[in-house]
Amino acid sequence: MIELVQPLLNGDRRALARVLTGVENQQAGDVLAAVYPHTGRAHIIGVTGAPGTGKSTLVAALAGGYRAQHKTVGILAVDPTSPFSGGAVLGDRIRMQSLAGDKGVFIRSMASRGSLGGLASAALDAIRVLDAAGMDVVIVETVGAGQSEVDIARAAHTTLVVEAPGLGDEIQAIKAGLLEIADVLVVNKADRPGAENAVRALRMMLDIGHPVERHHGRFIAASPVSVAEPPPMWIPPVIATVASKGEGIDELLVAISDHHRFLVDHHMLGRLEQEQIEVEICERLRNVLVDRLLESLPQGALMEVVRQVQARQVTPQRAVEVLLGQGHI
Ligand SMILES: Nc1nc2c(ncn2[C@@H]2O[C@H](COP(=O)(O)OP(=O)(O)OP(=O)(O)O)[C@@H](O)[C@H]2O)c(=O)[nH]1
Ligand SMILES: [Mg+2]
Repeated sequence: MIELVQPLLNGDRRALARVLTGVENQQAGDVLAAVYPHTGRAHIIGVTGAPGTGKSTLVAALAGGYRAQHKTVGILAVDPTSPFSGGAVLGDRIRMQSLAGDKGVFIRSMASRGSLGGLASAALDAIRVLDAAGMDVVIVETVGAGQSEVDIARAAHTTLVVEAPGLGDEIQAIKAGLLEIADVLVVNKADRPGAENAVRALRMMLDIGHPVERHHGRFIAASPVSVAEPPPMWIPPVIATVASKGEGIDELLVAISDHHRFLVDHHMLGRLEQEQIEVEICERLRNVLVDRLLESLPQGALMEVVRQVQARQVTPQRAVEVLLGQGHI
């Protein structure tokens, strides 16, 4: 695959598509190594939220907005829920039809192939490939439900959590534990009843969580005359949108760029990246170590401790110690 490196760096779409397939099949290690020095330029935006809140429609609208600013956009739709890319891809293709034929946009879907951990690391690699191919903005959509989506969202510089009114529960993000990772909260489907309530409820939640005064979307610390300068704090704005009609998209683009500027102005981009790299290395290390240990175990050893734990003869904690003693890393 190494012959694809130069075309990829030149932004060749066929090379990009082939490398992404290689990434999915975990066969692109040499390409990833070669292009890695060319990454770190794109603004990575994560978009997550409950199923059906309008994420794909929103991503398409955002991409349209970036195209109007003459920025190139890579879109990665990650679906951990389906083992086949069929349904999700088809749906996203329809949602993102307005972008078809635009050479400044590249859309790719990735579905789970067995292991969720594998999907998260493949998604991180795919983001880097899009970045290396020269995309100014990389937007990653994930259905927010489990740990791997949160892991993927954590790879973003700016994370959008998308809500929609009338999905049975007024504020789904809180339930799903997604609020903590939001840099911008979006109440999409604002044309539906209950949207105003959802916006108000979310703002209230955020105010409780952040003891500061709000002034026309800007913010100041509650006690400005403190001796030690408190670390700068970003309060996630809540933006109402109707993605299907393009309403609120300009405000959302401003909120996203405000967040990026905040990170840059406070020298937080480097620190954020440092944390993300640390988490990623530890996660990859964990996966490798577990695989190595399991492979080194005597035949049937794992099943034997499973049996003993189930029979209440040993605790799961003890089982781990036994396995560590029987295998080697
Ligand atoms: N009324 C209304 N419908 C919308 C809006 N945005 C999206 N939709 C519709 O909501 C449905 C789901 O939209 P998607 O963009 O596929 O939602 P999603 O969050 O990507 O869905 P999953 O990827 O399956 O989780 C589609 O029928 C959209 O046309 C909106 O602002 N208002
Ligand atoms: Mg979608």
